[in-house]
Amino acid sequence: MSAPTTSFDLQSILDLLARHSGGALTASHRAEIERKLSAQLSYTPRVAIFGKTGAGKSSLMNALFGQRISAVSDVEACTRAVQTHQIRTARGSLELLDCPGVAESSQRDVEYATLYRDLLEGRDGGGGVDMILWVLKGDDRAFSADLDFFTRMVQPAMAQSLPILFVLNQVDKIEPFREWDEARCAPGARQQDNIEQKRTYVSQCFSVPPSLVVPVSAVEGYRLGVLMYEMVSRLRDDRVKVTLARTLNDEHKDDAVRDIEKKAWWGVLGSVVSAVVSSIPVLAGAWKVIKSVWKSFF
Ligand SMILES: Nc1nc2c(ncn2[C@@H]2O[C@H](COP(=O)(O)OP(=O)(O)OP(=O)(O)O)[C@@H](O)[C@H]2O)c(=O)[nH]1
Ligand SMILES: [Mg+2]
Repeated sequence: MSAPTTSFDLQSILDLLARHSGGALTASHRAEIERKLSAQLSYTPRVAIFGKTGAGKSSLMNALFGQRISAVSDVEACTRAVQTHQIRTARGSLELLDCPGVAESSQRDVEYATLYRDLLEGRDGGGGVDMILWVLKGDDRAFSADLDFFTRMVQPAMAQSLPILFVLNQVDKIEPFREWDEARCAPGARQQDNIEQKRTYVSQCFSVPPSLVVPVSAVEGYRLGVLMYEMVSRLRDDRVKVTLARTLNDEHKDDAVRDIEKKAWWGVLGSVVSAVVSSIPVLAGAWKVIKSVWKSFF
């Protein structure tokens, strides 16, 4: 048996299954598999984005999803309530929740505590969130306001398994910022050292491993592929991995992300097909063989 030419080609995979099961795969099995797969892949992931005003939340969303999603303000705070942005692409949809409150006066503490408890526990009618991105401004000296809001308003409502990444944005502004190499779109040597130090500092502040702190520049397009990889690889559910990966901006998406997407797609397909064929021994046997051959190619 040869490797599937494209792992996203459902019809070729079903043809293979039909051949290897001596034609036991009927039109109605095919239709059921297609229907169930499409139901799985119509899932809309929800990503909550926190960060101080001006940290670059809107700029980051625009860069990650390749669309002008929110108004980006150069001067004033332009995000005052949780704004839900629907991203729709030909391959899927996603909800971005632009979450305010970080570093605001404590007058609204009770309001925010309730808001984020409801949001994270799925009591806002949206079914919870799949991931949190916490956007920090790279050239900020201290992150006490972020840490305070995180530990008091957000962390207590987070399920332990909810993935979170701290995105150290605007690293092109980290000193010595004149070292930023426009042509390579990368930091100079001393700037790179300082970015690493800032990363360590953030990881210590928030008591998370440095791997959860991802330095990027949304405006310069620096390391957005790495951030995409960290986002997708930290999701546990294959269905969420595929659907989230599908909405990411192709301009920054690299092969590592496409690989995860491909594997996760196979994971979703695997469970759909297994559920449909499990009670038909000849089909279940053929599917087992196809799956084991496929595994050897990844
Ligand atoms: N140099 C640089 N500027 C950035 C970067 N990301 C954002 N900015 C700028 O920072 C300013 C604020 O960015 P926004 O994306 O509006 O920030 P925000 O977090 O959405 O702010 P609010 O909507 O007010 O909460 C804008 O002038 C952006 O162009 C970056 O990576 N590098
Ligand atoms: Mg904004």
